[in-house]
Amino acid sequence: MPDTITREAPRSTAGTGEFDAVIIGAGFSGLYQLHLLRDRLGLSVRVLEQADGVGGTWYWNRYPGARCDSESHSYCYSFSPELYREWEWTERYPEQPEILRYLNWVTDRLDLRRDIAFDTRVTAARYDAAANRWQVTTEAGETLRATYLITAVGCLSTANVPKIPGLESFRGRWVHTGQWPHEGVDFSGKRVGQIGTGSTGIQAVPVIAAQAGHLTVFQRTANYSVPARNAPLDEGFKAWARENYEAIREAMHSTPNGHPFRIEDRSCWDVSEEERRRIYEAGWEKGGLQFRAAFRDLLLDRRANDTAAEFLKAKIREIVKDPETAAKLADIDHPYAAKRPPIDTDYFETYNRDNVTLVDVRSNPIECVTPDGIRLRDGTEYPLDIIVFATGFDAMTGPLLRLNITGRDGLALREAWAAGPRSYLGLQVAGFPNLFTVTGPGSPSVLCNMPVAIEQHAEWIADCIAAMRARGIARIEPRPEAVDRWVDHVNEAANATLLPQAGHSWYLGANVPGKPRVFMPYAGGMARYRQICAEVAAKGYEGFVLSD
Ligand code: NA7
Repeated sequence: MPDTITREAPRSTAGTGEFDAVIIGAGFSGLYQLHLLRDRLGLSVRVLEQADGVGGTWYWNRYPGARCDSESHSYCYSFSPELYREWEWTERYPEQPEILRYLNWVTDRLDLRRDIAFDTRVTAARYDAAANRWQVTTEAGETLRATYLITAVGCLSTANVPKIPGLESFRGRWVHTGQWPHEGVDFSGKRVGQIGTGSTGIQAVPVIAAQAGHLTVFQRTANYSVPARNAPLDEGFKAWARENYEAIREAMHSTPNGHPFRIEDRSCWDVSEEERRRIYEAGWEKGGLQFRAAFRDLLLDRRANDTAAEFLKAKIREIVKDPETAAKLADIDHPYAAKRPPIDTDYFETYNRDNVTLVDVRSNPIECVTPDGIRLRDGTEYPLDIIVFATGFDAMTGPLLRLNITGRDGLALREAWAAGPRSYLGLQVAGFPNLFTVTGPGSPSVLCNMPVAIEQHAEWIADCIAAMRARGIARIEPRPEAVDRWVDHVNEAANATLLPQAGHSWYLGANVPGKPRVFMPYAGGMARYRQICAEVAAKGYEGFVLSD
């Protein structure tokens, strides 16, 4: 039986009414967007949030080991020096409960809670052209109307539970990492099966293994991972971050991926093999995402990438004692960092435990779930008490499409995006006036340290609405030609890198059967993207149709 967060019948909290703006989602994006529109522009705003608290992704992802892979001093709002300096992070990478505490603290500090309707799931949003209003319907049957509709629903918020035959017959419990029960799951003495070895699975394995009677990991695609080297932050570092707020913010704004570290300017081929090895070794020791910043061409030149890939595969073979398990873990078929590169705490080491087994389900796929466990194609059966789905998300488009958005002339977003998402700057969709999509497909989003991408989007949207109101403009939507050009540019930017070479990545939508294969995030870099968006605005919102 499924063991997910149970939701009671919807309570009516949204209130029926007229607003300047409705924002969907109260995670990092929705909270900041509310603050900007309400407190800077003076608009009437309602945030609709399906959970009973703020946090978005960090509300739902409560699985064991859930931790951000951006470093704490960069995984937070940076628009306010006061907020930045007042909050004190405790570890190098923030753990889920700490991020949730942080977002609750920001919510109260900015007095945002009073404008958020919790337990309020949006079931549809329809544009009324005659009135130039968005009509938003909730699960409880309420209707809200607003001039501007802003989706702040996150990129990784629609759980992907694979349709494995027989799942409904399973007599044990099953859980998806992205819908983890608030009371936790007791693994002690249990036979646990985990499907999935992405960033989430790699974080969960060591923690579950430490509790479970036995953990069987079902691996379809082997993955790289670099040690996170998480540790408590010392007082010296905390003081340094407070004092260097401006420099940290400036670094995050000037790097392609929004992190406060720079990608080295050297090519992999500028150094000798010995020096390269020394550099990788130092990166491995330092830990974290910074490993991929060792050379500027790691994501551009496959041969350069191979040098990092080989180094990381050798590390796996060195750490994992059983040669057969090591070979399965190191049998990685894509360039390093072409899929989201995980970082871990003792992931590979965990396979040296007696109570952990790795099963390769690429060569011998999962056939079905039986009442007692998981059966593979060759008939091998693994009896289980609990199945953990660390199987990711219907990323980027999933959270938007499930809102059932209908734009001008009855055009459904689902139809407009039948062949894959098409947007201008990842911010707006042709045919959907005054709809803004924070970190939408076609923007850097998941290829960037998220709070940096979010702040830029929320600010651009607030500036745009302010400019519209100042100039008496009622509607904004992109010109179809601007969308065509942007989609071409997003494709070019991706194709200039090795990212599309990981054919099974969620960046491409390949993890969800039937989903169109389109490279969704903008790979041209956050700094460049920020500049493009600023130029578009400076040129009077070039590429958009503005009408009275
Ligand atoms: P990911 O990165 O999409 O990983 C999902 C994992 O689940 C991956 O190993 C998949 O294998 C595996 N998977 C998915 N469906 C199946 C089926 N049907 N059978 C076997 N294995 C399956 O999701 P995460 O939650 O780990 O990470 C998402 C992002 O969250 C992450 O990148 C960070 O940005 C935070 P596959 O590779 O598809 O063969």
